[in-house]
Amino acid sequence: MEAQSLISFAQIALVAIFGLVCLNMYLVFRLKDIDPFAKWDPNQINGWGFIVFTIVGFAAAFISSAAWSDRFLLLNNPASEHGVEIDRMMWNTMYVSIAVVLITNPLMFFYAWRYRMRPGNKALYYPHNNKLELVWTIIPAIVLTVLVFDGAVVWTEVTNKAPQGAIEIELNGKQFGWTVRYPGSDLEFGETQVSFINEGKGNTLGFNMDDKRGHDDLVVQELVIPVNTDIELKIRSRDVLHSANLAHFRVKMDAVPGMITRFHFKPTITTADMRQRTQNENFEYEMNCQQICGGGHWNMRLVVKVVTMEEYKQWLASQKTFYAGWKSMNPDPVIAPEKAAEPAAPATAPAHEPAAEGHADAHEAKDGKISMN
Ligand SMILES: [Cu+2]
Repeated sequence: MEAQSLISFAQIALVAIFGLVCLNMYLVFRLKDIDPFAKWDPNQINGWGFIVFTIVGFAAAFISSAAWSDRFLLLNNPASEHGVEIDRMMWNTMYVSIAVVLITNPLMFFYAWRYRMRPGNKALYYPHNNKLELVWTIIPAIVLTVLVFDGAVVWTEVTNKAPQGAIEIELNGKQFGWTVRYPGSDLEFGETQVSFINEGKGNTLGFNMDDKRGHDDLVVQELVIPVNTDIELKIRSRDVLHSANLAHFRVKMDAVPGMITRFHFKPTITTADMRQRTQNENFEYEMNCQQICGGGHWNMRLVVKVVTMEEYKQWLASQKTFYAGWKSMNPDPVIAPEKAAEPAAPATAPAHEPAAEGHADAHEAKDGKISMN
């Protein structure tokens, strides 16, 4: 730390000395009434400036791209089937753009230097050329049409209905975190409603406890998916806009309150394989929120594990159902609101069927006792 602050001090001192030298020179020139730039021709300076800018600018761009190619903002190794297509299109667009920049920019700067203003040079009046107009309208139009058509075809495929047999998994976003729900062995999600949410009693997703389909649902804090299998994400939010971003899989979809959005994809590389490819034994896929949704937005990260089908089945079997967990949190029978309201109600009410419990939650919601934060 000390060496660090010494270096910073030296840097500040250097800048200050440079500033003082400049100020000194300016004052000397003023006192002696000298204009050091009197003989400089701005046209020559600008013309040569273009040449220097072209050479230095392109060299810097290429050297930095080569030196830091592994730290591009782009991710390598797309880990899903459609991700390969997305990357292919991205690079096609990139190659076209790079080619255009490499041809047009050096020419532009070269001509700015070549025809810089000099005594005796006369500008040629050349206002219009229909052929040229046609060329630089038609060529970009064709190139853009090809790129856009390619994109439309791939995007239609990506956003089409999920193939039969895709594994449905629900992502629930809230301020601030993700909860993942699996439909359990019946492959059907139980009904949930925002008005049933009761954090205090552990009903974080608002299960309707009357709905038996939900009794085998799993509610977890990680996304575990089998490799080479179609996955359909059903994405929901219970408060504001969030966005489920699984960058390694090239998946991104908004979570919108009041509706279910979807995205299906097929992961192709397991976490274990990716650890080998990246030579990083701590590598984890992740999902994060890509929509600024409030103060804790930065913390909306969820680990995604891509495993083999056998590992996935083992993992599923090892999970406790949400309902079992909820039951153990709420061992006491729930007092029906009508009875609870009676002053003479006994301290321990008779047991109710599970069927009554969902209603109890719903009534509480109407009474405004549930905090929705
Ligand atoms: Cu968010």
